[in-house]
Amino acid sequence: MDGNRLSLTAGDPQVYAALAGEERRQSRGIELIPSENYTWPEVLAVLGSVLTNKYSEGYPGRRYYGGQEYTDVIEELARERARRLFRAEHANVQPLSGSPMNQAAYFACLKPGDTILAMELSHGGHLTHGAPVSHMGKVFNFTRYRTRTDLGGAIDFDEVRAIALKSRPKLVLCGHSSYPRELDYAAFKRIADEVGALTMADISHLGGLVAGGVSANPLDAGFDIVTTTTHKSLRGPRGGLILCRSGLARAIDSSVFPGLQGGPHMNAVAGAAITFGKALQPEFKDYARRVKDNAGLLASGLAARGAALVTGGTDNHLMVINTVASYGVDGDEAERALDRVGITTNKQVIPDDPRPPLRPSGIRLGTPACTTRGMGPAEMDLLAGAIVEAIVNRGNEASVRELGARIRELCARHPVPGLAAAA
Ligand code: DSN
Repeated sequence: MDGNRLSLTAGDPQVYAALAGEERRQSRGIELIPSENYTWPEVLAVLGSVLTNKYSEGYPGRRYYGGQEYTDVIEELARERARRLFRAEHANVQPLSGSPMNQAAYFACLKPGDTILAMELSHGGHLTHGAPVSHMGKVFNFTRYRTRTDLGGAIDFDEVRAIALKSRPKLVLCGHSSYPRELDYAAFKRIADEVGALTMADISHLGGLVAGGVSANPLDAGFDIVTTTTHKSLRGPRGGLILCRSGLARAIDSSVFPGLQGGPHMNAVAGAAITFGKALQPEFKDYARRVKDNAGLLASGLAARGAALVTGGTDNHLMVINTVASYGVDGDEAERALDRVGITTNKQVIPDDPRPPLRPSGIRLGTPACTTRGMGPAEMDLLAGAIVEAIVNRGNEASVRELGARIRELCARHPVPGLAAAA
């Protein structure tokens, strides 16, 4: 790694300067975007390895290029560890990231124009779950269920069933990017069985929590397909993973390659193998539990300081604050106020948001990254106070400077794994 760093310093000082700046930003600031994390130093090393040089179209033992004696070992390790980690019959570790992962899963079992029942986007669904601006929203016919604000954000399964009976989907999809509550997979499965649909759960946000045993595994409820990215709560390299029952294995594999992608990124596949190996260790269960505990503490600390949380709290690693209702500030302004003191979050639409996506009503926060830095209950209390202070006092320069200094001190006490030298 040091060798790579040295050649980059000399070979491209402009890129190196930006990289050094990003390292500084990551080590001096608090990362609260719930889909981000600090990956393992071993993963950073393998991402920058010679594996990036290799083309490996096909699957282990069935490749279209020679020289695969080591890449086959790596991909087989990744597949076997993923199956063990998630109790899956089959794993495909080649999707380049979350969007191609979901596209490949849809095309494995559907034809263009088929109906998919998915969560309403402003209620927590993802772009690839049928946003009109995404290609998937144009290729498939999405019908939608919503969460019930009057029921604390719960999903009304009578309503889901009624929509399913009316729209007769071929696929019932659940999963989310900004929904802070547990999903009842068995209830989705019952409805899908009644209308003869396949079931798919996109657990991209929850991958690490499911692997660590603190969030339910949809495969245990009999789901046909489960997708997850590897870089969020799982702490791995950027990439996607598709798990399915063995009856769908061939369709999933040929949908990923050659259906959608060419050569897999073998450096990322190796990073995924390392990540799954780490997540199989007992320590990872402890990490997953702390991510969830920290989120509960951060949410209650915020609520105690006047934050109106969507659904009233969290059961997982993330929460959404309605900043307009809490502090009269839209999500974009709140995000920028927090950025100025070194706390990174993202603006977020709330259910049926009356405001536009670039100036929405809230912000989304989560605890995977700060938990990786070893932060716990005391830091969650400090952060809850700092978040509210940064938003409320955003116009006061002295307060912004003083709070920024406190955040840098907190970060110095909790170095980013693998970045300590750059702190
Ligand atoms: N960008 C991811 C997230 O932040 O949730 C989803 O693609």
